[in-house]
Amino acid sequence: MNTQVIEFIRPVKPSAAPQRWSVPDVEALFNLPFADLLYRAQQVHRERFDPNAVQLSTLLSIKTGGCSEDCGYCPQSAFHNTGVENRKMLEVSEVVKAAKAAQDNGANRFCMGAAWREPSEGDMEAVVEMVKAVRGLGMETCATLGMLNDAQTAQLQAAGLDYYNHNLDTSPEFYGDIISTRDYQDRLDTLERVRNAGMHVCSGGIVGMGENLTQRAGLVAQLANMEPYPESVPINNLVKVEGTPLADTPDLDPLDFVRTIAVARITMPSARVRLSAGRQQMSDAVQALCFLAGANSIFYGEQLLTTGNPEAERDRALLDKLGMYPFADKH
Ligand code: SAM
Ligand code: DTB
Ligand code: SF4
Repeated sequence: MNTQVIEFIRPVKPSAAPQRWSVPDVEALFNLPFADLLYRAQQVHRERFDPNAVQLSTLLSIKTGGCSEDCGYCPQSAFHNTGVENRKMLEVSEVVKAAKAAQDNGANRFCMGAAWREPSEGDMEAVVEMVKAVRGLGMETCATLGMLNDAQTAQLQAAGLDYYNHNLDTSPEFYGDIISTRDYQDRLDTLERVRNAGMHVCSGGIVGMGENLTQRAGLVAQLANMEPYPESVPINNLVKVEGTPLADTPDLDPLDFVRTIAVARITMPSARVRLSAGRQQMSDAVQALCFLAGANSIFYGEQLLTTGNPEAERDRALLDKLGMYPFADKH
């Protein structure tokens, strides 16, 4: 069909240049009166999504502990004494069993996480089998395996991986206070490779690590200015694990966590914003505020990677109480 005819039937709007967010702009959002911020976030959310639908992802640690990176928040780093053992990779059959159980429980996405700086060739062979098998169940697949090169992104894309999770974690300015074994640019490079290989990008960060407001705004600005911004944005509240350097960080005010969700929603309107780690320590009321602020995805199932998450039953009860329901992504 002639494109001019198509344009006549459905006028194509000239595509507006993507909005750039300066750090002061993002900081100004954080500083809005709470009700104004949530109202704006709700408006943006309702323009793009069913506000009562939430996407459910289940996580599985396919390779736990003994990681060669020194991320200050992470219980799986070999640099910290947290009691997390260095285990060998799970068998494909164990992963499929866990994915089936997650699917039976109502999850539509299954995310496989590994405590690696980057996967080796042998690791990749096994992960490719896992991705194919989980995809074969009809679930969306996600993996988080550390840094990737071009050959690895191509392998994962060919295996049918839907999303790759790789978090920026914090702002460029604060990053060096938290991690010394790789730099910010490494993270951005991996995300670009994932994007170029044609997979969906899942990238977010952690708040409550002692960052100041400008640094928190800096993380959101980095994510929002990616072209395009990630399809999935996990916002984690630091889970303080004994033995990590961040174990004694003062608690973040829960309302500041809610604000972060709202600012992510406003700056990345079409992204699925995930209320991620830290839910076990949150009241139902704070979680409800997060949904009101535009969160529309959660990790579902009693375990994150090495730490706990609310029981599926408790989550179903919470969603029920709020009149919310699971939503399956279509892409
Ligand atoms: N090793 C890979 C990597 O770092 O990219 C993948 C797994 S790593 C555990 C995935 C993400 O989990 C990290 O980027 C971080 O955002 C999050 N995370 C790890 N420990 C956390 C904690 N204690 N609290 C909140 N989020 C955490
Ligand atoms: C993400 O942003 N959070 C998840 C997932 N992506 C891989 C991991 C949270 C880990 C919390 C600490 C743990 O359980 O070890
Ligand atoms: Fe390793 Fe990932 Fe933990 Fe960093 S966050 S120590 S890379 S498992």
